[in-house]
Amino acid sequence: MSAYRPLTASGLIDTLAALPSVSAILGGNTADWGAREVSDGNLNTVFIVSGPLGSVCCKQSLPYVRVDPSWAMPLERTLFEARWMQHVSPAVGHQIPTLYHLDEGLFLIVMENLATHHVLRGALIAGLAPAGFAARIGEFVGHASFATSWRAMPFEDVHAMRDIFSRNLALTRITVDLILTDPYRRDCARNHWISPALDDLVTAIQQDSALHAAVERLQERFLSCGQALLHGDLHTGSVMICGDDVRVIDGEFALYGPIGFDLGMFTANLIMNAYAQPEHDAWMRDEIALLWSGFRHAYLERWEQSGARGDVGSLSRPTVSSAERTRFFQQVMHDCAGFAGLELVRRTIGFAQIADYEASQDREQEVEARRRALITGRALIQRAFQIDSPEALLGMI
Ligand code: SR1
Ligand code: MG
Repeated sequence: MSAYRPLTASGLIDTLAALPSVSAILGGNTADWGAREVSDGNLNTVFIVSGPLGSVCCKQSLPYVRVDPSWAMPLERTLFEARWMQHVSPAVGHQIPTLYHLDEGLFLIVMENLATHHVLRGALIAGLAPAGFAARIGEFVGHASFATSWRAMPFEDVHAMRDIFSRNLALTRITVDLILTDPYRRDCARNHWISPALDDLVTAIQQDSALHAAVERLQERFLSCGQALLHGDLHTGSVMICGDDVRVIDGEFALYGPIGFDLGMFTANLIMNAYAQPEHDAWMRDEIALLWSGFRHAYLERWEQSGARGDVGSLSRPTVSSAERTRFFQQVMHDCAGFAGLELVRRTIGFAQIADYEASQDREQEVEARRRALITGRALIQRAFQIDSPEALLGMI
């Protein structure tokens, strides 16, 4: 196994040269290869290595948060991302990049380079994303969540998978802190917001004990409801798009949790895009409806097939009673609404904010977008249990 060191471009080329399958993808020899760093996310370094025949994408963990080197972070996250790819790939196939190689010593993933794709967040901000992408994300969540659920697999197999991902402690801690806790604390130095324009709303959020009780319910759902294997960080920066080819990347936060967490994260990022770019309002509403219908269709399709082997549903399969179907999707929608509310708040006043707000026409519009996100976020958290349908969710926006 290789000894860990943060790779430079030339060190990476030497590492790939020792991998026959990757060398075959690149073609030629090392003198013909070029590596360029394209790191974009908060945590890791990413390189694209190109050769005469093709290219690969290489992602390596650093022993700290890339955008904040004072924040130490264990290296294992790349291993969890690779395991997430291996476990969801049979269910979602082409909707994630192909994993070519994992070096467990270097904490390095070598995967398919999506050379013609763009990160969805940037494509949305530029107004270049094709309409309908959210249906593909809904399908992705439906297929991945059903296939890793207690309905699809005997409980022994689910426990084995939960054992693997329950060790993803460092990144689960990030989510628990940054999404489920910090924004509601008055003394948290990681929070930041436009002051004084947002001070009134931030103070209200941080002093509202009824809101904190609702956040506590979501903390409990997140940590104790292991319904399925989640992506765990499904925002618009975790999706790459080229026409109708929509790929989900960056599964390093994977864990067992409530399915509505992934749907809620994605929903909130669509809402914030619409608030920052009001000309996208009708479009993002359509995308939110498509996200839900894509999810529902994909999940139900598998639920109604006879191949499932899970202990949950063993008495009724392949028939799905309409009462159980209604109960299940309403529960996922409650979770989706609540977690969407948390994402709206944390992306507006927490540590990791989003570029969409900078696409606002001016400071006044940016403040207005952020105020709307905080007001909607607070309402979604408080009223999540009343939100039963995509129509009810859209009525809150
Ligand atoms: C320190 S990591 C901050 C955020 O970036 C990731 O993409 C996750 O969203 C995390 O919360
Ligand atoms: Mg990421």
